[in-house]
Amino acid sequence: MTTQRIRLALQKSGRLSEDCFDLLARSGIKVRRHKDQLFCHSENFPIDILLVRDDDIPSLIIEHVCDFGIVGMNVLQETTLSKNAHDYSDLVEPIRNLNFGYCRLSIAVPSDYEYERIESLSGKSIATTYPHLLQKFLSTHDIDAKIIELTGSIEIAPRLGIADAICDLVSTGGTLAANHLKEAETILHSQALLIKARPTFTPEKQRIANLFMRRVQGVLQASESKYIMLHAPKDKLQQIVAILPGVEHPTIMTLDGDPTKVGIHAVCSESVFWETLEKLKDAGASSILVMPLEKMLM
Ligand code: PRT
Ligand code: ZN
Repeated sequence: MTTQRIRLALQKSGRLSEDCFDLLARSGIKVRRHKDQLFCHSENFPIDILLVRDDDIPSLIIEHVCDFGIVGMNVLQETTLSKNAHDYSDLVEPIRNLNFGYCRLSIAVPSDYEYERIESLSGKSIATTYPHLLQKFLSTHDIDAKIIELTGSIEIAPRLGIADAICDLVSTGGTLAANHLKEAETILHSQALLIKARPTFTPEKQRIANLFMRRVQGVLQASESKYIMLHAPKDKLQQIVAILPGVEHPTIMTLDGDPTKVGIHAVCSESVFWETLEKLKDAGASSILVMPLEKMLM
């Protein structure tokens, strides 16, 4: 019997590609990539990868050509609206956010545009590659504006006299500033997410899919978590444990030679900020160590 394999759609080249391959590597999935190849296989995990434009990824999952895909929420939501679907989860199964590819879809206007509130866009023209998301936003706010659909270089549309405003992705804001534009409204906050096709898999394929999802989950959970070790006065134990973010069952140990204190080891499932460490110190904690986690299997 040949082993079943799962198929994953990734962006061939672009802003998501490197992070996607990095995620696979951290999940222990070895993939050899060749330039200009549309398909690649893993040698140590039953997964094949289809390399495509990011805009094609939602449809490949919706039409069951691929079992999994990684795509920006912006592309997923635009595709969903273009297919007249109510919600993206009607078309694909969202598995989880991946903590990369962060950006926002915003409306921007020329720096000297007297923008006060959303009504300032009434009767204006807005250039975008996201006509459905923009239309939904305008309709929700009861604004009648003309949408001009372009395929690229949106940011130069106002300077060329093609449109009064633009609606495009923003990450650092550098492109807007370089083109003398200012952000007026944010339509959507986006990041990359792992999505799965809706059909029922065979038991063997489901087993592989579960293994894949568990690996990705383990990598992300580990990168979101920290291992913390500290000493605490026995009479402050409750108070100190309460400060630890996302800790359910800390390990409490006696300390050799100091009966007044205990050692606490715990996995914090939420970010540990300097402010948290300062609060721990103020509460009496000492010898505080925070360490990254590499892998987690709960
Ligand atoms: O060829 P293909 O269709 O696959 O690629 P593409 O050119 O359509 O997409 P690509 O690689 O630019 O982006 C892929 C995905 O990355 C997007 O769909 C988003 O989910 C995510 N992403 C994150 C971004 C950005 N940040 C981003 N800053 N996508 C595009 N931009 C562009 C934006 O359009 C603008 O031109 O970067 C510019 C603004 O960046 P700042 O940093 O100057 O604000
Ligand atoms: Zn694209």
